[in-house]
Amino acid sequence: MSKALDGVRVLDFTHVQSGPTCTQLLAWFGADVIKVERAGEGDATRGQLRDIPGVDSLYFTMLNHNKRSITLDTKKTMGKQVLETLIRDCDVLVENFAPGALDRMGFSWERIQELNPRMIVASVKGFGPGPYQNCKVYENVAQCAGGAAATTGFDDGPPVVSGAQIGDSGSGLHLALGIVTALYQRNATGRGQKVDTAMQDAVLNLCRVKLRDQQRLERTGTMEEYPQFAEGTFGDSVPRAGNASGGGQPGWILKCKGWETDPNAYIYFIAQAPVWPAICRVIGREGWITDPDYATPRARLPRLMSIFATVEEWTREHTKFEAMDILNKFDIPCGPILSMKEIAEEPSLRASGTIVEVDHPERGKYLTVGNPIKLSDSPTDIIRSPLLGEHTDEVLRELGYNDLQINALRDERVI
Ligand code: CAO
Repeated sequence: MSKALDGVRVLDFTHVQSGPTCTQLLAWFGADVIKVERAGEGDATRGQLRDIPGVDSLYFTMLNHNKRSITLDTKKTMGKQVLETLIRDCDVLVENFAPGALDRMGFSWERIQELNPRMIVASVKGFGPGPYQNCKVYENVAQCAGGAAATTGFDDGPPVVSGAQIGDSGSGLHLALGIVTALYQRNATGRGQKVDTAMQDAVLNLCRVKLRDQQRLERTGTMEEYPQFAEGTFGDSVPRAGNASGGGQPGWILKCKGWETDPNAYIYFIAQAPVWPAICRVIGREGWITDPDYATPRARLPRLMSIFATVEEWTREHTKFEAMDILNKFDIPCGPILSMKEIAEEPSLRASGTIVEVDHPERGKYLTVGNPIKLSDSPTDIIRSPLLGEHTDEVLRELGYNDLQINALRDERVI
């Protein structure tokens, strides 16, 4: 079956996580992604957090499926010539070097346009134009600067970063959308364009409900769905909301049977208004259905934390999966806190291709996260990540280099 991005060639100058997330998605959708790495070391993540000595790390393999790898020293004259050929040949260049690195290499936006006016040049940087535009940035810096850390955690504790890589993988997702949009516009204009994503902006985009809340707070001085409404006070900026639901439906994380020994024996419970009578019946508090202190969402608001404590008396009698089964019968929204172990073993995620077992020639079998975006006419087959320089000769031949020229590049340590 054909793939959505068949025929699109991507010069993948990315490393670490943000850029590789983007180019892996493009590869999953069928683009021919050629990852350019320096000979010897390659993408630094090949060697980071290794669990098997001398073998590409899971960090690398899980971000670089379906790509080809070539080695090339783009600071040497002969390497620059190969890069020029690649730029002429490809549709998209994706990079997430430190600010200015591509210019220092001699490949400014203007130079790339000269070489290939149809090329789309897509970049991730930590910050957009402004005081921090020249900074190098990693995941947690972006989470802190984009509003996520300030709004995550509990009121009486410090800011907390999320385990979800919203700075890196979040930026990569944004960039991928920018690239396919630019490819679409190129169909009409024939021109390439620059696509820029700043990690701070991507995190902020994912935190937009908190900027919403900042303005609500400034206008009204309070926010009824925050835990501070009942028990604390509000300052002048959005506080950390613990496990309160981000929307208008009150929710909290409650202990389930086994919580004393299992750190994930918890359930997320939502006291959704339309199912309030069902909730009362399930937890044995029928009286709350008509009690004026509990009967309406407004009456419940100042009592939410004590209501959740009462619901927890019930959830503690059940495992999270038993509680799920009972609550789902009444359409009461809830979700188990699944550990990574449980997720890795979940059969439905294997069946849907969201968790995939991949075979690698050096590390053997490992699990990865498959394409979370399912296209009915462009299914994703996960192909293991390339070894360093595995496709150097193959790609150079496609670009028109003969064996003599390839050997010369090798002799000069360009590839
Ligand atoms: N041949 C020759 N030189 C190469 C090369 C190649 N194939 N590939 C990279 N290089 C060079 C670059 O040109 C750069 O040289 P200069 O410093 O002389 O310009 C050098 O390698 C180092 O690149 P870098 O500065 O990007 O790498 P770093 O490890 O020092 O920084 C990072 C890493 C991620 C902090 C930085 O790249 C960055 O801020 N990127 C943008 C934000 C981003 O994506 N961060 C998320 C990373 S995931 O957590």
